Amino acid sequence: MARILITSALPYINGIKHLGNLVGSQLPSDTYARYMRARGHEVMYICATDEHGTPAEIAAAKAGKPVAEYCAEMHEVQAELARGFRLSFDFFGRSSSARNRQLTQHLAKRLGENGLIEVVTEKQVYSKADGRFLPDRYIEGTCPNCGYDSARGDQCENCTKQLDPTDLINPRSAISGSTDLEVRETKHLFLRQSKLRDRLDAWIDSKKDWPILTTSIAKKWLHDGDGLQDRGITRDLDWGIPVQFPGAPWEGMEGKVFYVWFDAPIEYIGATAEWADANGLDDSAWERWWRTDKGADDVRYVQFMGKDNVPFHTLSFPATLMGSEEPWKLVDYIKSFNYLNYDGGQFSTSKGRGVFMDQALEILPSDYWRWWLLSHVPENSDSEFTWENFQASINKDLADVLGNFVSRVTKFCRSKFGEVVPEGGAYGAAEQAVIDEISTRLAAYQAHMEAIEIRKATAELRAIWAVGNEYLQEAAPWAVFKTDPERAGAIIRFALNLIRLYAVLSEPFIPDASRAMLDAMKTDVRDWPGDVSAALAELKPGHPFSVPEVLFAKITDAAREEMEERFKGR
Ligand code: B3M
Ligand code: ZN
Repeated sequence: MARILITSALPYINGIKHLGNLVGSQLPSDTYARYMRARGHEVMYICATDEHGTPAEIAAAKAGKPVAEYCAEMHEVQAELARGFRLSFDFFGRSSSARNRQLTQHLAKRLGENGLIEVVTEKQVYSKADGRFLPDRYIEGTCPNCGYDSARGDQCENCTKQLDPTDLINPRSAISGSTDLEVRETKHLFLRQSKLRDRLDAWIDSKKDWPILTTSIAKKWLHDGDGLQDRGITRDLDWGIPVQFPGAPWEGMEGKVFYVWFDAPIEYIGATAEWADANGLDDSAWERWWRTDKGADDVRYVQFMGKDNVPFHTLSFPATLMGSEEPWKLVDYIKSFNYLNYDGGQFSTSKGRGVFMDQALEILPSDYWRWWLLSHVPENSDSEFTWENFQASINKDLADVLGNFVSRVTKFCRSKFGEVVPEGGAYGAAEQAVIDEISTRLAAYQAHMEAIEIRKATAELRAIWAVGNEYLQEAAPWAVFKTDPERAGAIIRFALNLIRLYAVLSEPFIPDASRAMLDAMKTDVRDWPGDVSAALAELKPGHPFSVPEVLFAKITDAAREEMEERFKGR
């Protein structure tokens, strides 16, 4: 049995996330966590809400609420939606927790003591109307390069030129629109990442099994441009983790907080400590996952994230942990994802374009969404959500293949043998052929999951469902029954055992349907099959079962058209 630590990128606290956010980290990491638990490994699966930074402050102001109150409410909204999608976190924490504050300040202190923090005085734009310093992204003005009048202080999205706020013509606050801005001096802490370049370079070179996408992004940032320059890790904001604290190896940093990307990854550790606290366990319970001097040396740590998060996870977060000179567990494997596009464009929160997590669950149960998203996960390229594709996949894979198999087998058995596994004859060549094919495909399915090739794993799982359908069609127990009820009984007993096996193999992807199939088969034997032949003899003659409700209802054209209209955006 292995020990596997899994973290999913932390969703920002503001707003309800759309399906693109869900499939870009949380959902595939849940499937991987479920699979590894099903294989008998010890899993710690962590996520949290990312609650600091300007987006949280702006969203709270828009909601007319104090930011702490806004974050507490939104954390619960996101936690409820995570439960709705059956995301099986061991803990869903909060980056504003006391644990994260304590860990973030501890690590910053260690960096300071190790000579990796520099106090830098820099110029920043202050807005008197807003009574605050404005981060670059919250300053707008006319681009000096192309004349675009809503260029932002860090980049012009029209001509993509990198900008400094002082380059903008007629700059204004993106929060209040006020042009009453002035440049003021302010002190900030810089993390001297450049001093860790060689160590980071060697560490990344040691990751021989990383996907090319991950390594190439890390190397680009390490060697080109401004990737690994010393970076400011503090901001002049009210909401966040205070930079000045008792014992800090600096002074005069009152009124400043750590930059959201400095404290957010530390919340992976923070949330594990919150898990221990919530379960009344002492610090050793979480340290055995995160400290290689306290038992974490045998842990395999896998991170899941969107590709735009890779730089922070391959550079600044490892730099923070390495720079502390404490034996923190570093990531072993990073699984990063491309983007899910919506009907030929982007999901858009502001334009209400695309399906958001709360709306999705209003329309259909989570398994429908889980299956479509995971079988189209944007692993090696972007993928496209269209309602036609969604309808086709649900109606074929889930309704026609899996759902129909379960329904035909259980209903036929009830009509001829009652709701018990029939006696019937021994399995013959037809059953052996199915056992052989499923054994081969199961080995492939397992190999894909070990390699975290989610899309390929769904293809094998779908093929395993199809094997049962083809077998049933071929064996045709309804015809055989007339002349050889013994043989028909053997066929149905085998098919009922296939239902149980499908429940076990499908759990990582469609957990509710898996539960429904196990309940119908009135069994809780859900060990991962080491031997398919034995697994398909688990339900003995006489074992009771019940005919389940329809597992998956088809999506009608009318329903699909209605949803297309509803979510097309303004
Ligand atoms: N919240 C960015 C994002 O949601 C950020 C991830 C933090 S992971 C430590 O894409
Ligand atoms: Zn421009």
